[in-house]
Amino acid sequence: MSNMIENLSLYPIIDTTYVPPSQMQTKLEEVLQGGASIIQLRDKAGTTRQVYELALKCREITANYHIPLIINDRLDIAQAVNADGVHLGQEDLTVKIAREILGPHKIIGVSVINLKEATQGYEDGADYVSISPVFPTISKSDTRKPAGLDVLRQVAEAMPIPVIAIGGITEENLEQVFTTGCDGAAVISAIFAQQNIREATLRLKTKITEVYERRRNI
Ligand code: TZP
Ligand code: MG
Repeated sequence: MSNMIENLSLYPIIDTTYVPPSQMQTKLEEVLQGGASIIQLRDKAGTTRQVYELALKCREITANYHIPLIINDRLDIAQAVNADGVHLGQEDLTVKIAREILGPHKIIGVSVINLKEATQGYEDGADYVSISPVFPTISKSDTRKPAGLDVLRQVAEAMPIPVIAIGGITEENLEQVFTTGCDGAAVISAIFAQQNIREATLRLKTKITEVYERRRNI
């Protein structure tokens, strides 16, 4: 497992649907100043050259903050900008192939919907799995039927690697999400649809720290 993964508890996904490339630098800096400890770049719309240039910019900024950068889907872009890893879906390249290409030191995460897919991801060499989506979301159109908290709990209990919740996570349901024992929450709109990105990040981070504290004291 990659030793780059230190803290996945709040995992912002900076998506070009919410953050156009022209605002990327400002918004990325805001989320980093708010305390994000890992970032994923998700660009489903740009050409390869555009995604490359955007990823390169993100790479420079995240490197300044010593924060790992993960690229959604695109192994080629991750390699081209020397990102810290990739996040794959069930329709992307397999974890096995990605691991062969990237080697042992890069982070590989995979979206799953149940324990069977999570187990497969783990066995193939993923560093973390994300239950995707946990709740309904407006930020991704082609999601599968939401897995819900019971599946999240089941996978979190069974997996020896970190389990991340993604899809429809808000300040309001964050506590409920973390009571499943999962290791982190990946969010788009709970941060990037907010007026003040730095403060939204800070609030989520503070809440997660509180929940962790409580969990430790139980
Ligand atoms: N993958 C599964 S759900 C989702 C992605 C990228 C969107 C998450 O966005 P939001 O706004 O946090 O629900
Ligand atoms: Mg994908």
